[in-house]
Amino acid sequence: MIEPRSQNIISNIAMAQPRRVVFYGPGLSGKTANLLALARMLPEGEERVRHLKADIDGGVPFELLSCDAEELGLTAAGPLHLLTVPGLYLASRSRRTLLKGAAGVVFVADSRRERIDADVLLLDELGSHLVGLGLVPPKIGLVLQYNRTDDRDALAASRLDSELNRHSGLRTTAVANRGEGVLDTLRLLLDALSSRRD
Ligand SMILES: Nc1nc2c(ncn2[C@@H]2O[C@H](COP(=O)(O)OP(=O)(O)OP(=O)(O)O)[C@@H](O)[C@H]2O)c(=O)[nH]1
Ligand SMILES: [Mg+2]
Repeated sequence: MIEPRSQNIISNIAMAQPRRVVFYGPGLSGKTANLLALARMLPEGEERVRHLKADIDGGVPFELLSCDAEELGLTAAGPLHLLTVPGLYLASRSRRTLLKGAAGVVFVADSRRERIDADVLLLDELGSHLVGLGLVPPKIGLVLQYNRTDDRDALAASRLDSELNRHSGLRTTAVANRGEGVLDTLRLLLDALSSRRD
């Protein structure tokens, strides 16, 4: 499903058994911005992010950042394999493939009023992919990130909670292109994964 070169990269990293964390959400919600912001915290910066293409769904782009949690100042979490999915609505099969083997998901929701329907659609899709892959909680950790909160049309977090977080799961707010809330989101997810193991 993923082009051979990308598949090799993913397989090689899988041998070291990093935890896979998938940044999932609708188009332009800020998934790539999250990864780039995390990469800027590393010495090599954004060059650490690999830009890959799926070989289905028209070769939609996605990204991979391989790093150690310690490099980000996060303790005791070990190697990480941070992946974005393509947000293009029609790229559902690629998103499903990229979820395989995930330890956790950050759902990057777009706070803008006009994107709430896209958020709901992709959150529902995520739920059905996870059920299909047998990855329902507690097998997988999930954090909702309300991104783009700087937009003048951003909905209040309370409204987003009622639309997207009816079960009061873990959630954060962010302005990912400025790096705000990005590390806190990852930390929240990794802490939840660690406490689940204890
Ligand atoms: N103002 C603002 N812009 C943002 C924020 N997060 C991301 N952006 C910008 O929004 C645009 C889209 O962000 P991306 O990170 O590429 O979105 P994506 O979710 O990866 O999109 P796809 O890969 O197409 O699904 C970019 O120009 C980002 O810089 C935010 O919190 N506030
Ligand atoms: Mg992207």
